[in-house]
Amino acid sequence: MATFQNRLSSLQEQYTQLISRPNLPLNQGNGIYCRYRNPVLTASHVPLHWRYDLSPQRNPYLMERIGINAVFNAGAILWKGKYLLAARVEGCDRKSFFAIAESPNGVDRFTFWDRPLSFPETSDPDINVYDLRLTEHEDGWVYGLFCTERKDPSAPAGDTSMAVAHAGIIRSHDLIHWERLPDLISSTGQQRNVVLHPEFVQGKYALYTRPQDGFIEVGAGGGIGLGYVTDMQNPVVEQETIIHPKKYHTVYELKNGLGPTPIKTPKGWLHLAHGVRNTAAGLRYVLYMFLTDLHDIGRITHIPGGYFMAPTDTERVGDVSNVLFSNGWICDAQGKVSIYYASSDTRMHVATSSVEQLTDYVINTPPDGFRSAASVRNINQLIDSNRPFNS
Ligand code: M1P
Repeated sequence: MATFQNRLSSLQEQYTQLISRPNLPLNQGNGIYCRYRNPVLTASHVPLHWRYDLSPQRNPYLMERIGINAVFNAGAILWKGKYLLAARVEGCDRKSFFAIAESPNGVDRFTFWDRPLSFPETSDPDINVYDLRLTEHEDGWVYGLFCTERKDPSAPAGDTSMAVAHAGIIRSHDLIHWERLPDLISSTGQQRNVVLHPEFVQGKYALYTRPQDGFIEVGAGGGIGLGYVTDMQNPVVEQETIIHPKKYHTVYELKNGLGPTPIKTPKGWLHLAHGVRNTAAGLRYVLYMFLTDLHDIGRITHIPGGYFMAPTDTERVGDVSNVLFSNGWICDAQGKVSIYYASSDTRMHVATSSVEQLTDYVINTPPDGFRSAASVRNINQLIDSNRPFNS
């Protein structure tokens, strides 16, 4: 009994310290965004009563009964004045689910709601769900689009790894009770990274997609697509067209996918996406940005060359190393943007910026010239234009 009580007090103390710990901005920066010292959500942020049986009779050693492996890839929303992250929580059993954590300021004190998020399964139950994107749509619902993974029914006997990915859809008015809609129907084989645009476009729902041939490889498909749905209760994508393809010798050479719901600015729709390239050390996931036309949302008006954020220091280490992934950001009424990103499929971080900084970044950063000589030309232009200021 003494062991139980001592362990419980120490666990509770550590947990309270973790969730009340202030987070401070890091000094070094590039003027575009500011990283923070601590991750905002980790497996250790998951409440003790989700993991431990707190009965001294049933659990005299106070062992962890349900282990959590990672907390990452969170959707985000500003809700009743609070910063909410709808995180992908992955148990030690490899199953992911969603759980909402809230913070008063968006950079620290994220605390999970009392229970993980529950929603109905379809007639073909999801085996794994992940990477929820939250969109407050002008139709009055908050939609959650996520990846639902199931075993590939065409897998030959003995193949235990072939899977199919589709876009699952839920919606809610209070973020507690969720209605399940049918999975997205598109003519392409598999879909991941599907994001709902927050406004109607000519009376239709607009969805950013990422068609792919296989579960991991996008194959001949890939690229960020845009398609339209007339009725979210019968979500059939029409006219899916690629608005940003993968491209040789870029940070999105192998595949890419949209991140969070785009932010509307006076200069266009701001987008954050991830780009993937292969290296001798495996896949490398970085974040990049682009701006689309306010009225023609499929037209990219500006796209800076290279990445916006890449894994650095301890961010490079985790279950799937060398990965940054983002599917949530929050723009507040003052134009402050809190960018929530996961590192190495393990934990969540925040970086802060503003609509002005991000639009300046996307408009004024030189685009990729797709050749070394073009990159040198960009630097020479900067050196020349800096001459009056650099004497
Ligand atoms: O492991 C990196 C990421 O891989 C997938 O993303 P994508 O489909 O773009 O390759 C997803 O499984 C994502 O959750 C994961 O972070």
